[in-house]
Amino acid sequence: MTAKTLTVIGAPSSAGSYAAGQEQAPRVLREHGLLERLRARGIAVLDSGDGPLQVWTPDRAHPLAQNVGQVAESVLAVSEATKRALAQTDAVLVLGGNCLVTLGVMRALTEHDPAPGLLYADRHSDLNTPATTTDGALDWMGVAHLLGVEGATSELLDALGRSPLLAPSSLHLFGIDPDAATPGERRIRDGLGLTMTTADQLRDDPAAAARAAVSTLPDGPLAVHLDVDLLDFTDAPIAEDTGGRNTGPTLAEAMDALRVATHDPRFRALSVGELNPTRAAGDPAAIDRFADALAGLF
Ligand SMILES: [Mn+2]
Repeated sequence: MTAKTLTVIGAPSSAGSYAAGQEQAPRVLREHGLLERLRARGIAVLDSGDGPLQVWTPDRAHPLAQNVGQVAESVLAVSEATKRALAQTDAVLVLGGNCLVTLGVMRALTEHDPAPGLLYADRHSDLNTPATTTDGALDWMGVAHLLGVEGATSELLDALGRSPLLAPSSLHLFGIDPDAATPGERRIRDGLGLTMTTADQLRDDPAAAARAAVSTLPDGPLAVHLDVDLLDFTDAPIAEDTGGRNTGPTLAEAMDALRVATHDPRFRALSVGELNPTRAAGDPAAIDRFADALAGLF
């Protein structure tokens, strides 16, 4: 749909991260005029404010699933705010924080309609569990929890309300770098037969790649998630993960793709994760360009 009314929800949390920073993203995007840019495009914006502010600290009691209690709390806050927003406005924009915001969005969307779809735009597939990586950052374990794979944490599954929340056919991994996957992620991806579009395919023809990707998703409401680490870090240095230097789509290419999804008749929710404003300290115009591009998706 073309959204005429939009609720903006902030999730200022870096609890699932490798370090602090992403908790600043909702504030910084507001300071760079995101809401004004949306309103200037004729969209009636309802600001639902922010959920709990959570700054990452090392969790020495749960080193392999760090700060899982805080992450669950943030997911529930996003879910409650999204549920209210779906009843009030055409669409929802959730500003993370971590990619784990998707869990709250998908819980709310599933309670709204039992068969939603998710276009997950990320350099990574986020299919890890505490059993497949030693770093303990829940940040890249969110999709594994949505699908309820073996090894997922009970605390986060509880926050989703039911497991699995999402069927494999309701998910499309978009713009991923196949080389960035851990062996555990590859095993889960291949075992479940997940559909995906690589970053190279996205770059070749962004709009066509997006049309093909959303055509794999069910008829129910469509959620789009953007991890900004999808972007070429040299073009848009805003992501926590700096691994995408001179690889992946530019901001303009990514937006050409995502605009297809946000204008799909099924579209209801867009979430953004992993924007770390400190990365752009030397190039603050990158935040302005991103805020402008984000508003341009509606
Ligand atoms: Mn990522």
